[in-house]
This record gives sequence, C-alpha cells and structure tokens, in this order.
Amino acid sequence: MLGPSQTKSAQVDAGRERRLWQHICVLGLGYVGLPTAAVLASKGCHVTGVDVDSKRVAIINGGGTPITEPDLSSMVQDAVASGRLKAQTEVAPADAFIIAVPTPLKGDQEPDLRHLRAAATEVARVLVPNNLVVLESTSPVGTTEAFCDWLAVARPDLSFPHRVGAASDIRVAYSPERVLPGAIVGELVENDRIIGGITPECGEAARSLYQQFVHGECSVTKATTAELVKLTENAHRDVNIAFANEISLVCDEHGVDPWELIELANRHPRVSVLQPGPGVGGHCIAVDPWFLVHSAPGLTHVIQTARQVNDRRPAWVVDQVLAACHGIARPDIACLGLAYKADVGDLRESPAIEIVKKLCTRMAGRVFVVEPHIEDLPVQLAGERIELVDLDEALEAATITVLLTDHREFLEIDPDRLRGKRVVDTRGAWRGF
Ligand code: SAJ
Repeated sequence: MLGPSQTKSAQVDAGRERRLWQHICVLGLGYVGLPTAAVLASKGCHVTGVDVDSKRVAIINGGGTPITEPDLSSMVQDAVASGRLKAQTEVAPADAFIIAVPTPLKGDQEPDLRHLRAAATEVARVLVPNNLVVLESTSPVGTTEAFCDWLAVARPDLSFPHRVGAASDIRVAYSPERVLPGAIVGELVENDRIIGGITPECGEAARSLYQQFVHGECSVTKATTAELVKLTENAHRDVNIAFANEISLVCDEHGVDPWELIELANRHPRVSVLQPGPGVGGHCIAVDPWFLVHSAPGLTHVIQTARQVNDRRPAWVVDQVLAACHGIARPDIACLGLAYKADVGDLRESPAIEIVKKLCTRMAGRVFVVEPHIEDLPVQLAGERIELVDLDEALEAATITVLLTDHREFLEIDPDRLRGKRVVDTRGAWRGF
C-alpha cells in the first residue's frame, strides 16, 4: 500500500521533472561538498565548487585536497585537470545548487543556521526559473521550508514551491548526506538516498539530479520527513552507543569484560549492541541529536540522556587512568590516538582531545601523544605540556599507555611490548594481550 507522500508523488509527472543537470554549483567544499563535486565532475557535469575559504579554493584548483579521504585525491585531481571542476569563492549561475555548508551548534546546544542563511543570500542572487536547489546539510526540522522563505524574500520576482506548489519557478528539496568518514567516495555513490521535496515535483527534480551519480535507490518523500530521517539515523546510533557505554559501567562495577559480554549478547538473533569507547566524536553523532531535541524538547528524554551519558565518558576514562596510576608519583603517560575514530585524521569533537587535556591538568608527569594522521597538535591542545611523538618513543617512555583511538598501527603493536605494563584500553582492542 502506498503512504500519503508516495501517493502524491505517484501523481506527479516524473518525466516532466526529469532532466539532465549539466552545470552544478556546490556550496561548501568540506567532507561532503568536495567529494560530491568531484563525483559529479567524474560523471561529466560541469561543477563550480564554492567555499568561503580562499586557501581551500587555491588547494583544490591546484589539483590538491584539503581533506584526507580514500580515493578523493585522484578524483579531485582528474576533475580539475579535465576542467570540469573549478573552485571559487563566489557563487556562479548553474542549473542546480547543492548546499553542503556546516550547521554547527551554538554554545547553548541551539542549531546555528548562519552558514545556511549566508548560502541562501548568495544563491538567491543568481537564481533563474527552472533552477533546482538541494540542501544536504544536517538541519533541524523545518529548515528547508525556512530556506525557501529566505530565497523568496530575496527574490520577489520568482515563485517558490512552499507558496505556489507545483507551478513554482524554482524547485527546492532536502537530501541528507549519509556518508561515513573514511568511506565517503564509495558511500556517496552506493548508499540509498532520501530525497524530500517541498512539493512532489521538487522531489522528482532532485531525484533526477541524484540519479546522475547514485547507484543506490533514491526514495522521494516530504522535506520534513527527510530532515527527520537524517536526525533519527544519527540519534539512533548515539542512543545505541550510550547503551553500550552504560553497560560497560555496569560491567566495571562487577569486574566483567564489557567486550566479551557484548560479543556473547550479540549471539542472540535479535540483539546487536554497539561498542563502548572513550566517548562519541565527529561532527555528526555528537551534534545531530541536539537538532532533534531542539525540534521537540519535551518529547526527547532518551535522546537527551544518551547525549549526557556519552558526554560524561571522557571524564570516566580520566578516572580510569588515575586509578591505573595509583601509587606512582609522576607517571609518564602515552596517549595513543587523537582522532575521533579509527584510521581517519579527523579531530572534530574528538573525545580523545578532551581526555588528553584533562590528563595534563590532573597528572604531574610527562604526556606523550601519538597520532599518525596529523603533523601538528590541534589548537585545543596548544600550550599544554604535550609531546607529539612516534609510537616507539611513546611506548619506550611511558609508565602507562592509554589507547584512545583504534588506528590500525596501534592494533598491530607486538603484544610483548605491552605485557606486564599498565594499560588503559578504551576500545577493547588489546583484550587478547
Ligand atoms: N563509536 C563508539 N562505538 C561504536 C560506534 C561508534 O563509541 O560502536 C564512536 C566512534 O568512535 C566515534 C563516534 O562514535 O567517536 C561516531 O563514529 P561513527 O563511525 O559511528 O559515525 P560518524 O560520525 O563517522 O558518521 C555518522 C554515520 N551515521 C550513522 O552511522 C547513522 C554516517 O553514515 C553519517 O553520514 C555521518 O554520521 C554524518 O555525516 O551525519
């Protein structure tokens, strides 16, 4: 049976909305926008990539990539060399606009839509009838409609779908990015895509854009549903990680190995517990659940509690380290990993940074950090008495070794080098040692 949005969508003449989108302007050349621009260019589109950061623009136009992501570098290089991708700081006229700018939180956990507003102002200047605008940035429910309003105020000469429906000059849709850092290029093409149109016609127009490069299924729904789908996915993961972290606290109380316990519980055919860790990092899962909370503060108790459970995790890890150092006056600590998860160089919202910072404050000895994916310490750790060293040096010097990120290099450490030493393993990676 068809749901209400599918019924509506079925009434749309999808053929009328289907067209070849040849010139695409992508706003925001970060983890999502740059791979999207490069993939579109690899499919023959002419892509203008726009970013406010002129250094980033220069790197891309030189054929380089300001972010590290498997397969991205060669793709950007080819796209620029072929002339199909050009980066610049100004928005250019195009057939379709993809908005992939950041949507961070303000200090009080309120969504900060400043960059989206700025993008609306810029896009509005160059819009012409039959253009399509798609938002990809993770956003609170109702943002796509608000975006239409911002465009409409700036361009009273054009008609927009939230006001006039199917007859609109401009099509507007929301299609959340769902790619996993570390596998972005592959997932961009292979993952299913959710497309929320302000009207069914907008949804069909956006579907035809994504079908130019997505192999997964492109499902069309309402814009608000698509906004909520994205928030639900990431909040679901956050809540499930919080559950694993809470179970690990209970295990600690009873002297049980949480990773063994979870492995055994997961043998149940309908149980799939995630892994405990040092906390939840990255720019998505630690942030997006607050957008959901913001959409319905009185109704989101589990989601809010999960955020708090995960946010308390770094302090708990620090307590574990202090307990493991009991009896040593000035322990030298080796912290392995600063990135928020394995095999990426992304430090955004990384719990490891908070842990290292707290350890510097609470411990008297030296603090060594090993992070193979960076060359300099991040600004958050500037001024702390930390030495960024290689793995051998850290293992040699440390009284206690703390595993914070399960990078491949750390999983391959010879167990003999750790045997009999004081270790805090926040990832359950050295259990066999
Ligand atoms: N983590 C745990 N235990 C686990 C799994 C993860 O502690 O069992 C921690 C990680 O160490 C990391 C954090 O959670 O600090 C988040 O890592 P992740 O790999 O779960 O997710 P992200 O943030 O890299 O990417 C997520 C993905 N969303 C989902 O899996 C629902 C991705 O598909 C989204 O596109 C991305 O957020 C995004 O941009 O929103």
